[in-house]
Amino acid sequence: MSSMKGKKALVVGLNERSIAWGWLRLAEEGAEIALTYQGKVLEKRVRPLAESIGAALVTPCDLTDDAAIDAAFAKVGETLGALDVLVHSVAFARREDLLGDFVTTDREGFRLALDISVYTLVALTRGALPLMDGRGGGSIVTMSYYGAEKALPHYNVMGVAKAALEAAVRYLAQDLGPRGIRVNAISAGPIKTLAAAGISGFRDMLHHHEEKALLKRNVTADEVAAAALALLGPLGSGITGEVLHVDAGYHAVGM
Ligand code: 0WE
Repeated sequence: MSSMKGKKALVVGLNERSIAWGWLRLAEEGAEIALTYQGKVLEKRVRPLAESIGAALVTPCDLTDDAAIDAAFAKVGETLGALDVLVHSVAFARREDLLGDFVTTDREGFRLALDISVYTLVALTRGALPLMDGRGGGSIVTMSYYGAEKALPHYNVMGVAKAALEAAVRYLAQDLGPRGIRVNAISAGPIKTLAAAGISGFRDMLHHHEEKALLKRNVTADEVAAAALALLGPLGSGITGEVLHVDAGYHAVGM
């Protein structure tokens, strides 16, 4: 339980029922952790979690605001002094854009989904660079989903955003490889999270996934976190620009 001893990590996108909850394993493995939250509602959710893992810093960050991102990194710099790990577990699309037809997505809904779900990875990575350069390298992980690769019912503009996110992973990995900074994504199978709770038909999706997946079951947030720990730590030192499926083999099935 010490693969992350001495490592400093920033986790963005955490609440008590998000996949990021699994990121708390980073703390168990000895990492020193900073967390950001967006708005008062999420602050109430994140604070108790932060305390339970002895987070070094909990700071607000409106991810649509470049100045707020700069301010958050200033805080991280003051508190941690450096960064080895960045976890990006952030996505948003308007609720109505995940219900109807993709073809009805308007310009603002499209912009919002790609801004929050994709551009934030670019902005946060840029913010992390000076702190990672001080360490001679680092590792960044973001979260994707199979809807990036195939058309799935209702995933709609989020599928387009995840496709862009996976491409962004490759381009960031290209930029940062020479500096020893690795950038990867985990494409997780469907998991019951706060974000998923409100999605109609999510239960049916979980059942479908369970039946079709090679392992004949769904994956847990813990399994996603375990794979993420591998990518983030020394076990993943040769991996960058990768999209690792942690989906019980669902992506490998043809029929
Ligand atoms: O990426 C996601 C969910 C991301 C998400 C969820 C919401 C729900 C509430 C982004 N924006 C919002 N906006 C809201 O207002 N997943 C991989 C989980 C997920 O979401 C789906 C799925 C799956 C799986 C939406 C439709 C169909 C399947």
